Amino acid sequence: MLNTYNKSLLQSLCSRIKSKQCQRSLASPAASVSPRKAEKSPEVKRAPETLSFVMNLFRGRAILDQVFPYPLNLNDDRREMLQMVLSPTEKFLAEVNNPFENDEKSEISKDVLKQFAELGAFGAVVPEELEGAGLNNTQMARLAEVVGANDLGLGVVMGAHQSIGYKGILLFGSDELKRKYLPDLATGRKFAAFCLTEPSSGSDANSIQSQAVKSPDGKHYIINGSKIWISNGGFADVFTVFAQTPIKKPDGTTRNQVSAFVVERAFGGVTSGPPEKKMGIKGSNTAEVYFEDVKVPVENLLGQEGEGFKVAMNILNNGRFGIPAACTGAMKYCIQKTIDHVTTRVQFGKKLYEFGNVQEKVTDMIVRHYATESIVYMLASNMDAGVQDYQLEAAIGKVFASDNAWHVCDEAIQLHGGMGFMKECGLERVLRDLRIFRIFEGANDVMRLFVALTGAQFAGKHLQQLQKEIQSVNLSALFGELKRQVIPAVGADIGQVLHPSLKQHGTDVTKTIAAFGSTVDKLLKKHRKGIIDRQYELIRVANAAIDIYAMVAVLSRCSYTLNKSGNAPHEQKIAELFVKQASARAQENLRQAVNVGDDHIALISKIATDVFGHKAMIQQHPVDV
Ligand code: MYA
Repeated sequence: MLNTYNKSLLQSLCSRIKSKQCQRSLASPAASVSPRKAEKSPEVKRAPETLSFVMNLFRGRAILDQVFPYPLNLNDDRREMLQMVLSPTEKFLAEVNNPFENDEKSEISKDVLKQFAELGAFGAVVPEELEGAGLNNTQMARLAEVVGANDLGLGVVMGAHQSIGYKGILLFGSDELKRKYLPDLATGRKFAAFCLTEPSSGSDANSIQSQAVKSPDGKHYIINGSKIWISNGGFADVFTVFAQTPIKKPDGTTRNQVSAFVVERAFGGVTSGPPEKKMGIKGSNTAEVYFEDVKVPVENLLGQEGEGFKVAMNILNNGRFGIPAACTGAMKYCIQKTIDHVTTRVQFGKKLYEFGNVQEKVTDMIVRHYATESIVYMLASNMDAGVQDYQLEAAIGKVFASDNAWHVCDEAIQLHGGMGFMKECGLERVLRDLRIFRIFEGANDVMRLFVALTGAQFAGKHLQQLQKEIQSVNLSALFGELKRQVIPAVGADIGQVLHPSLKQHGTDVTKTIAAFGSTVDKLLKKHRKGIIDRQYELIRVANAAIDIYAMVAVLSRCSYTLNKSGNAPHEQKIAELFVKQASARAQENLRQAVNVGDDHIALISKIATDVFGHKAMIQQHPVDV
């Protein structure tokens, strides 16, 4: 059966995954939880290895280095430092910032932003020597959570500024660029924005049209182009701008490739459109930004010329935990309001909380919040620990949090009944604010496909290696791989590393991981290169991956709490319920991914193409038949 792999198809399938993160050689991890080293075979090029839990999931392997024990690690100094930032921030949010007013006026006043800046909120992760607060990602997540619970619009001003606006300078800037820009940005004396999206380029970020051409003297790039929906775009002073640059290839041809630049409004030629009228996050400014013959010094190039797409992706990956953190805060706000409501409101002679359906809904909200929070701090802590391969985990965090926050807020409104629909209740604003979180910083549909395809390509690369090993008659490696395919979850039984009271759940999740691996295997064997176009299956694979990662985060966190405090009955129940629900969802998604018939997909496609062909819905109205 293995011989049915067509070498060229697999090569093509795998050619998209050349990510340096994957190719990094890895420090030798603990034997019980590390990827097994395949036997040495000089003639076979090794497939990339990674300790990313989600990536390895696609090979049906439970690699636990980044997920067990729960990686949260804040020492006493860091906890104290965090409290010193959180206390005044909470006071500011309660007493100074007014989310209702910001929403009504579609603006956050300069004075409010100035007071927020004085708390260090705009330079949270900038080192102290550059006038920042020197927080790590875990501390930053906690701060974003508190801001998100109060005002997502303010969170977007903050996030657009530091999570992506000037993050490129922090990650890729030279020491001179850091010294030149970061002190003003970290203190809020200046504001930053991230300029990637264009009228013809949204999710397809590589297709931007803006141009950056070197001046004849080689000292500047001249940038022309226009960007849309830029958060902070109306008032930012410093922009991270992506534009196509002509790159000479070794064969003498020239090809456009994206490069990244730090651009100051003060360079001249930078103008902004009026504030966009939006559904939510109205307090944050969103505007078009135009670049007309803007002269940018060559020193302001971020990363290498032509490597700007990777710069953009790395900035987005790095900042992506801000969204789930802010969503966690918003969920907490919605849940607390709902608890207050259902414990006081009487209908049909009973307090609302006494009804089974109300209990089910509130419990569901709590469970979703717990799972989201577990992912946020797993991700942020791993980033603090120096993990580099977190692109899939970050995408999952963003998708899981924004979808669940939307659901939780919607249910909070439902449980408030008519009151929830009224402005003064405060929930309708949160719902409007939350809607964009499923779209910006990578639309959730695209992020799902990104997770599924990147994972499938990683697994495919290993299959390609296997095929080469077969060709080179490396029988011991072959034997090892065959064993891996028969017992896919060879990494570890998660039950073994958990607190004893969670053991059975861990073992169940391990089985789901094995089922996940064999599903991916079946899909790769069936569709080969064509997997790229099997979006019905890919979306379901992504959904299963998301649920598995969430289950592991939940169990790991609950185990951490149990080990630390000895007793956590409430958390245990939450973890148990989440694992039950998420396991069932994951298994159903996997079942659908392999069992869907071509006739079913053809039916979906036919209905859609009939409609698109007519550019309108074409069923007859019952009144007219
Ligand atoms: S900003 C705009 C946001 N825009 C996006 O996020 C764009 C989404 N699109 C994409 O991510 C990419 O275009 C996709 C791939 C994923 C669709 N990490 O051929 P490819 C590598 C690392 O697959 P494409 C906004 O919304 C890949 O391996 N590497 O590319 C502001 C390959 O490498 P190689 C990656 O099909 C909102 C190469 O790139 C990644 O074109 C304001 C090409 O890959 C990745 N992720 O597209 C928010 N993806 O060449 C405010 C691809 O080596 C913040 N690659 O094989 C709010 C915060 C809230 C509060 C916070 C409080 C602080």
